[in-house]
Amino acid sequence: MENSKKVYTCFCTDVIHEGHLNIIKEAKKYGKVIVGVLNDEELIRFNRFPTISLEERVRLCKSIEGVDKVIVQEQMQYDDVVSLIRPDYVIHGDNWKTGPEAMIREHLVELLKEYGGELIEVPYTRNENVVKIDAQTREKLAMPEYRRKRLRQLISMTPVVKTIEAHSGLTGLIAEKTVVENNGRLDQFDAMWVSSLCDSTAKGKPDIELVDMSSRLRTIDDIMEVTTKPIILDGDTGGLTEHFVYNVRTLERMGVSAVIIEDKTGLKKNSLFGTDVVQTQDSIENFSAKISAGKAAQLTDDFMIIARIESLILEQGMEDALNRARAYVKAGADGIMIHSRKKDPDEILEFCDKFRKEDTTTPIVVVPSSFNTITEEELSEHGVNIVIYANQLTRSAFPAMQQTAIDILKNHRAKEVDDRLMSIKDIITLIDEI
Ligand code: SPV
Ligand code: MG
Repeated sequence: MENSKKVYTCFCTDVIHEGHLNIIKEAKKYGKVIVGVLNDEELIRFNRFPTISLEERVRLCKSIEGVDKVIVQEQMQYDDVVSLIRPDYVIHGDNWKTGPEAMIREHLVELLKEYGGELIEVPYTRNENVVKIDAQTREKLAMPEYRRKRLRQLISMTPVVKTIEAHSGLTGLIAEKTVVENNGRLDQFDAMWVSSLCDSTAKGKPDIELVDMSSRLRTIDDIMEVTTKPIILDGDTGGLTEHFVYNVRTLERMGVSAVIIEDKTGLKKNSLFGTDVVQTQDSIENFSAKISAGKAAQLTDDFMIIARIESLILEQGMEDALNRARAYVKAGADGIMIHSRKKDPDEILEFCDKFRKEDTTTPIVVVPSSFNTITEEELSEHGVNIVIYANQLTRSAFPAMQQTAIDILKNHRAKEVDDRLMSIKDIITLIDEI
């Protein structure tokens, strides 16, 4: 007699290897096998960015021998699938007992308990072949042609692209690997911002375009070596148009996803100085010509040139900011970054609302360093697509290091600081070995 029991498993992968086949083989022993494919929006919070589309992942799972049915799992938690399918068994590798996924497991155990469903855990397959496939998928995501287009993909796949500053391999790793559990969901950053302020600060230099492009490219390369997430470069003023066009080609070839250039001219100073220092805004004509030249130079459709408007920083008014936004989009800008150094977000929200009334598609980028009480969700409700946390890693590391230096100097030994340090074991195992 045919076994009518239902066995469910969720696949969050775009490569099927022995580990998955093993799960299906085991599942088959218990009944009909239903595979859930996690949707894109959840997958990018939960795991790696997919290298193939949801449709392709569904097709892939359907092609596995022994699979009876494939569905799309819309949430990383199992509530919906459990109430829809009521599986007799859910099967999973045993590698989720620790780490961020453990809370999903615990919640599932509760759900199954309610009606007598059972969780089957099979030993996770971690042989040489599986490790190699895993490394190859990761490598694919890091390749320029895959990394470059990912920012555009993320803008269309997620309500807001969460972006954090990186200025070294180590800060890149933090951006790449930090995963948190919050309100029953996992979350991680989507992209990295190579800030001129933090890149300069890390080198002990002022943020005045003194750190030249060769050095900035070196920083990007260090970050790219150890990460897969897309990179947005803070391109300062973009420099001379004659130089900018070459830099666009270089960035594009490296796999950078976007450059943001600001409409200032002459000696650039950090925007957060506002009008406390002399800063000159470029003319609409000049800056538009720079954008157009950059767009004409780029070779792929993936790369983005985003225009950053300094009108609110320089107290030129909302109308000026909106005029510039219109002109820059007309000149070919792929996005608008609007900046403010006010503590409350009112002027940013006013700009976003007015701009969105006229233009529903051009991505909006904001950097909430000063107006830091507003959440990503609220910004997204006003049409913001990319939120950049531009300097918080640097600002948290510096005081911690400074205090350690002070305390060692005071005590003439390091014992007093030891409790707040990362362990030597943790630091030497932080970096993955090849
Ligand atoms: C940077 O991070 O270098 C920026 C953003 O340009 S801000 O410092 O806010 O101007
Ligand atoms: Mg900057």
